[in-house]
Amino acid sequence: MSACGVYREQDGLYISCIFQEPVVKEALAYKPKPGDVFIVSYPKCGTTWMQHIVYAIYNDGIPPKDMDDFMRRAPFLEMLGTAAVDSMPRPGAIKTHLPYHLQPMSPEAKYIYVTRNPYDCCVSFYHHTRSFPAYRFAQEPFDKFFDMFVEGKVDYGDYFEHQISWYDHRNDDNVLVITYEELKMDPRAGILKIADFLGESYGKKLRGQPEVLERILNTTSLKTMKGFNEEFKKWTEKAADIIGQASKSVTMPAEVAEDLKKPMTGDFVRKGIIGDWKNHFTPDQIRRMKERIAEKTKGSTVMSLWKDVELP
Ligand code: PPS
Repeated sequence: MSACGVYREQDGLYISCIFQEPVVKEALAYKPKPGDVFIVSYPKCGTTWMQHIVYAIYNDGIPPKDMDDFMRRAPFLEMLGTAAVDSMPRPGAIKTHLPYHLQPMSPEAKYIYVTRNPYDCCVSFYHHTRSFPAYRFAQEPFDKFFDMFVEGKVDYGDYFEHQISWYDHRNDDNVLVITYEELKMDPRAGILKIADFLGESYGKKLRGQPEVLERILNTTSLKTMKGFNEEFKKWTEKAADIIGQASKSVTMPAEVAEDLKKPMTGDFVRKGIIGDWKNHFTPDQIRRMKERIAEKTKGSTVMSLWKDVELP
C-alpha cells in the first residue's frame, strides 16, 4: 500500500484501491471470446474518445441513449468485472488499461491501442487524479503528480513500459496502434482507419455513405463530447454503487469508498488539445522528462509516434 493509502501493487499492477482486488483478479483471468474487441490504453490517452468512435462506427453515428447505456455497451473490464463484459450487447468494445503482458489475449480478438505523448498524458492524468475525490489529491500541485508520474507511481504504473509493451506488437494483425494526436489532426482519416480495422464492411460503409461518416465525426467531436460532462459528473455519484456491485464484498478502504460517492469536481472532457504541457511543465520538469524518456525508451523507436508533434 502506498503512503497515501490510495495505491497498491496487485499481480504486477500498480493500481489505486478504487479498483477492487477480486474484480482486477477476474479481469486479468478473463478469456476473450472470438470476435471480442478491446480498446486499450494507458490512462488519459484518449480511451473514452476511442470508445465513442467505435460505438459510433457500430451504430452508424447514433449516440448512446444516456451514460448508463454507454457504460453498459462499453464496459471497463478491471472496474466492472467479467459479468459486465458478458452482458455487453454486441457488437461492442471492452475497455482496459492493461499493459500487453497482463491483457487477456487471443488471436481471435482485436485490440485498439490508443496512445498519447507523455507530456500531455501526464497533464491530463494530473487533472483526472485531482478531480476524483477518492484519489485524495484535490489540493496537490502538478509538481507532486509529475514526480509520481515519472516514477511510475500512478494508476497502471509506468507510462513508458506500458507504451513499449504494446508498441512492440504494432505490426500484429489483430493490433492497431493509433495516437491521440493523429486522431486530433485528421479525425476523418483516423475514423476510417479504425473502421477498416474493425472489419472491411465498416470501412466500406463509411466510404459509401459519407453522411454516416459525417454523423460519426459530429457525435464524437470535442464539442459534442464536452456536452456529456454534466451527465458524467452525475454518473460519478453512482460510481461507488456500480463499482461496489462488481464485487461480492467491498474490498476498498472505507474512506476511499466514502470519497468515491462524491462527484468528480472537474470536467472529464477537459481541454482536449495537443500541447497543454506548455501550460504546466517548468524547464526543470522538461529536462527531467527528457531524461526519463531517454532512459526508458533506449533501444525503442516508440517516441517516433510523435515525430510530427511539437514536443520539447
Ligand atoms: S481515462 O480516464 O483514462 O479513460 O481518460 P481518457 O478518455 O483516456 O482521456 C481523457 C482525455 O481525452 C480527452 N478527450 C478528447 N479530446 C479530443 N476530442 C474528444 N472528442 C475527446 N474526448 C475526450 C479529454 O479531454 C482528456 O484530455 P485532457 O487533456 O485532460 O483534456
